[in-house]
Amino acid sequence: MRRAIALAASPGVPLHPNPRVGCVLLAGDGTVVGEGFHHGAGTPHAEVEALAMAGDRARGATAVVTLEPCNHTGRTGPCAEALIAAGVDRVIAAQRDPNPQASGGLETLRAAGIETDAGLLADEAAELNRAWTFAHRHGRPFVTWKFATTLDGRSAASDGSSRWVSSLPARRDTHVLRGLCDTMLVGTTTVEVDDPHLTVRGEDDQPLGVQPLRVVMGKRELPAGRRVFDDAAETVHLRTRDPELALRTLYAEHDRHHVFLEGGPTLAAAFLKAGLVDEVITYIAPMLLGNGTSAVGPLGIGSIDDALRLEIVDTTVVGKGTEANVRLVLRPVQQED
Ligand code: AOF
Ligand code: ZN
Repeated sequence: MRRAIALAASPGVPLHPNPRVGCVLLAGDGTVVGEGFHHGAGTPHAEVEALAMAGDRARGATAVVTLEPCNHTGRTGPCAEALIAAGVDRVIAAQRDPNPQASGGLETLRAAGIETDAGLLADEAAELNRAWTFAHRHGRPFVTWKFATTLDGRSAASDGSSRWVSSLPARRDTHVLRGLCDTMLVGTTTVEVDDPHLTVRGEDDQPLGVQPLRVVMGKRELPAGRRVFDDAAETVHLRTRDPELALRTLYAEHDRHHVFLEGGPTLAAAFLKAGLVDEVITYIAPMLLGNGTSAVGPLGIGSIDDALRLEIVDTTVVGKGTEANVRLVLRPVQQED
């Protein structure tokens, strides 16, 4: 299974929309007769690649796979059927498939007389596809809220002159993180005021090949000619102010699993109040403004006991000298009720 996980994590495999999956086929004496991993949407699933390598040697073999074999015909055919047809004797899966459209492969295999096991290194396998797993379990994308702030919690100066508070190395770092998500989400106000491009750009500031979906949410009409409407990436305007509805729509209608929330203090507050922020990434610039826009809008909290508490999971200094910013990765502390 460790080998299957390593195969799944092969460099260059896209993180979405499909999961990363690895498969190893073992003969009765433990020798490897086939190996495979999934290379991205529309290409053969890991099991099919491993079966192709094994050929006749798949008969009587044990398939070790990081995800329960699929049971559906999606972009490709069902792997459960392919394993049965190849004469595999036993299937050991790590993670059960959380995707309701594809799950049930182990039952199909068992019904065909194949021995099955699930759960071996399941947490590690799920971690390969953290956002994908979360999205299928919750019926909505995982949400990372990213914001840049001064030491005193401001995201812009009061005269609007500060286009950025974070340093250039921090902004470059943001592009790397954007590229790990499949969706960038802002509110209509951000599009009106800041006119962001919302693309993932490399060191040379040119857009990279694969771009996340750009999503603007809010009821207001948007002026034509805004940069989000250029052809550098696809853009969707969700005409709602309801974070829950927006996320469910992105999952159900756009197959989105990981939202990078970058839009303004009001939108951030709406998501935080709805309990729909799963991870927070902040760049803290060592500067003081004393006044100016707060990084997050009112949360309706009057007392310290009601503070929205977060736990730090990573601290990194990005950039050097006067360009150094602190990047914190945090997750909300689960409230006991
Ligand atoms: C993969 N690769 O190796 C396995 C997957 O619609 P499709 O054909 O792209 O199938 C996607 C679903 O198939 C996916 O969400 C997951 O539930 C299941 N297994 N998917 O992309 C693989 N084994
Ligand atoms: Zn499959």
